[in-house]
Amino acid sequence: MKEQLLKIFQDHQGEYISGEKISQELGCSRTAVWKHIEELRRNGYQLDSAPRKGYRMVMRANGIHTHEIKQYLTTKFLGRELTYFDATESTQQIAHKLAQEGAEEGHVVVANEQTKGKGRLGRVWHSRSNTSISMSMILRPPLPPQKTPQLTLLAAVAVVQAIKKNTGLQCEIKWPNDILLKGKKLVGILTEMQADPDLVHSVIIGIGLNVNQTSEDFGEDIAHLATSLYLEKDGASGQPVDRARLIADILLEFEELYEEYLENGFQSIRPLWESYSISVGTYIYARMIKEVIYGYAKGITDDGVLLVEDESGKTHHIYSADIEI
Ligand code: BT5
Repeated sequence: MKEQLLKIFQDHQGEYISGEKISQELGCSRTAVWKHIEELRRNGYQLDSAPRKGYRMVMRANGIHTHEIKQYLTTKFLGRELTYFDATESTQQIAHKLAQEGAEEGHVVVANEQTKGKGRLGRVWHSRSNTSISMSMILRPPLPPQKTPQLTLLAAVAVVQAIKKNTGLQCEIKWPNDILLKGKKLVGILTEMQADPDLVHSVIIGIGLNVNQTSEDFGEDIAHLATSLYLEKDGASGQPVDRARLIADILLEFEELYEEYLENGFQSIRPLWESYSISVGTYIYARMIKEVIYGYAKGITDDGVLLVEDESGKTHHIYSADIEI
């Protein structure tokens, strides 16, 4: 019901809508309408009411509750099942548990705040309340385990395209899992799986995105390397970015790429990925746990492996690393 009510305000932006019209469209009583309006107000929406005119939405809450995301959602299966938390340790952790309990492909976990967000190799991911996006998607692709790193690349393309659509900002992908804006980190992607040696049970793709943070919102440890969409858009003076709409668009972009990928393989996604990537066609340092390789990044293989040619002419296959350009 909340979803439908939000949609009505969405379709009549800035206009008053009478209580009677709302009650007809929702098929409920005027008292029920009033109760739903009060609930929206409690959720942070600013709604005007005027005698004989009705209600008007003055300010959206920029929340990412299930109903707020679903009003924009146009996917077939991704995010149709959504689990929302005001705060949780890590959406990744919840998604793993749901996957073990049999959650279906497409189930998505979203949180307004993570208190123990995780990056790769036990690193920390900071996800502040009300300003960031933290989400984990559960997939069950019919793929062998070695192919799953490609899904990180798909997710990166989906996020870059959804950001462009929502803000006009063009981000860049740094292999394998970072999205940068003006050289600073905007998005981190963490792909994990539950698998036997030759069979994938589930893949959990976690996406952490800085949306409306101001500079003061970033802690000292990341202030110099992180940025948000708000900070880079309109000189940080414009409207906050609508997180619910952005989530819905990321899910749509990903679903379309995923279907294309399952049908035609990575080759159809690769040109898109390469067009957004800053880590191929240039000299890089690839820092791994035990060694650092310096060389020319020639490209990625169809499995998403980075190919780096060192000064002796030897080509290294890099499966996971931190890249410095
Ligand atoms: C990543 O790891 O970039 C993957 C981050 C994935 C986060 C999502 S949020 C939803 C889901 N639930 C989770 O618990 N995780 C996933 P990595 O490449 O290891 O980068 C981690 C490094 O990024 C840290 O060591 C910091 O230097 C930096 N960092 C941490 N928080 C950041 C932020 N909010 N913005 C920019 N950089 C950050």
